[in-house]
Amino acid sequence: MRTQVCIIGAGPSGLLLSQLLHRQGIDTIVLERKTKDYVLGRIRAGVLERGFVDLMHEAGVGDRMQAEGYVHDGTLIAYDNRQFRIDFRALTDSSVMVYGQTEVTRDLYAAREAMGGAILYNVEDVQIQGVEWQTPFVEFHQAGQCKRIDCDYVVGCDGFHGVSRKTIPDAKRQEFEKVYPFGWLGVLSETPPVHHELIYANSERGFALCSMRNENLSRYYIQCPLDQKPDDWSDAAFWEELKRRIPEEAAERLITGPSIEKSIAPLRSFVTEPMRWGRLFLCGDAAHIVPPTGAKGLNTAASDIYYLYHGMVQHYLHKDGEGLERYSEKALARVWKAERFSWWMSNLLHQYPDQGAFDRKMQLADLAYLEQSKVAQTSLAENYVGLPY
Ligand code: RFL
Ligand code: PHB
Repeated sequence: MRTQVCIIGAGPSGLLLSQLLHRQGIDTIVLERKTKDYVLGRIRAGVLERGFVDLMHEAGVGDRMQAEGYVHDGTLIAYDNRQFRIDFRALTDSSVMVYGQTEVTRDLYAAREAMGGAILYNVEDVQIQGVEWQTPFVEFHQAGQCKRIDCDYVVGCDGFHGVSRKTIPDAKRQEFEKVYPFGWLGVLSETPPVHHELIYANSERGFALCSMRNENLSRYYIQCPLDQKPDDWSDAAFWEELKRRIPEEAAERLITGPSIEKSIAPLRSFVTEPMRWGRLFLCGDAAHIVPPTGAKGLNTAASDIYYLYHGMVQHYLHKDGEGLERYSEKALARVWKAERFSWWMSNLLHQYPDQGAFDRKMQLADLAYLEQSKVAQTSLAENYVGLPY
């Protein structure tokens, strides 16, 4: 088999890139380790930046999102039994879109299928070869057969545990990492959201987040110790703990119900540099991870795709290599700002196991400053709705 761009991973990054390139006449093959249903079963991001929304439209897959997504003009921050609102619209003249990653991925799969895009599922033992020369190729197994794809470029969209990043020799890459001493226990339930906007809560018992997917589908999270398992938490125990961490009037209004998904995600900040090695490019979680506070993971994947897509179009359609040459530099400049924001927001809102009285006072002072200062609120809002590409 031969293609121009071989993409490893059919998560949102790989699908979006393949869809954008196909519409410009650039040929791709996408290799996915799992099945489509498995990818759609993962409950992840819920908040999309304006730049992501624009990219979905450019990819021709924005219609359902536009019709069914929810525009959010602000968010609530709660602490110490107080709450205040960050008004994105007034502070930045922008907003975010609440539309689940599952739906983004579903729309992208539908579009790839309608255009006859090549996605190979259940591939095993992917090996990326020759990217430091002119003639890269990818070898893998599928249904017991050994296969090979020759291509011009390989793009690693295979998430944090994929093979692409590890293909770059240790001596050629540098990794930066911070692991947080807690996780997020998330519950999805077919209940109306407690509030029409998200509530991020710093409570003495730990962080909590009230989010949503639609009018009858809510997503809630609470900070939990890393050694706990989802089965350690009955639904009743989860709701009880959530109510104790959010403002009283929200707790009184909260409608509870059976969980339809319950999972624990660890929190990590991670960046690999550079994001390009020869003819191999890394995008999304393959290159960087943020803690979910601030909703930057999928959105930062989308900005990588934006830079790489434009670099590929410049190369193939205009015979200009500048965009590909500078891909890593441009992507990393924005990645580090998203890392900073997610790290700052995580520190602001979580309780650390070793946190002393002084650290707690600093958190409360930071929150009080945020509540009172328009400048501080503008900084949060500008980052939350998304920095320019
Ligand atoms: P993905 O989604 O991990 O997809 C990678 C794909 O590659 C496949 N793969 C391979 N295929 C072939 N060969 C191999 N060797 C392979 N190894 C892996 C995998 O099966 C998979 O299909 O990465 P991608 O596409 O870069 O997308 C990144 C996003 O999924 C991620 O950043 C977000 O979900 C993060 N995130 C959030 N981001 C936001 O922007 N806003 C949010 O509100 C938000 N909330 C969240 C989140 C992530 C969470 N978890 C569980 C980590 C909330 C949570 C709880
Ligand atoms: C979600 O709805 O899953 C979500 C929303 C905001 C975040 C993280 C996750 O910061």
